Amino acid sequence: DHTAAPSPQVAVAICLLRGKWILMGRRLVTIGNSKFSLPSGHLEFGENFEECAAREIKEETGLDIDNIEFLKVTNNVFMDQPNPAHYVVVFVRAVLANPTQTPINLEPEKCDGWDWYEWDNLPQPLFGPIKKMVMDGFNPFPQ
Ligand code: 8DG
Ligand code: MG
Ligand code: MG
Repeated sequence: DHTAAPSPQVAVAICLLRGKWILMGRRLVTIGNSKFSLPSGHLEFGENFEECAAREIKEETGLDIDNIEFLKVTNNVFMDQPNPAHYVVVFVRAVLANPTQTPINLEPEKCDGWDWYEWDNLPQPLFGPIKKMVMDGFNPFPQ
């Protein structure tokens, strides 16, 4: 059999917090197209979660982050896709290493742009997995 069976992938999603705001952007890629979500990306071979979070944020926004903390893991299966996908997503939170830095849209083919939103007034429509987490009471801000 020469067809490789699809396997689950690991992604890290970052809740970048700045005061009462969180960073989100509108996705332009297939899964969750036109929906708002957190910066995220695939875990690379040999990386730990913190390294992945710092690298993906830097690649996508140019921002440097600090105080990276694990929050939760979710299991997300996207079967209703031309190419079904299965992600184990590690959610972390972090803050800006330099509070005067502003996000740059460094992957404009993947994201419409980054902006800061209040948790009580998140942009719509939200990407399915984060929408479900919000409805289940998830809150990334220190309580
Ligand atoms: P890379 O090539 O740079 O490594 O990856 P990427 O292009 O930055 O990947 P991504 O789509 O931003 O993130 C990887 C996957 O994570 C994405 O296709 C779907 C999955 N994912 C979930 N849940 C969530 C979520 O709540 N937020 C975000 N942003 N991604 C999520 O399964
Ligand atoms: Mg990404
Ligand atoms: Mg990326």
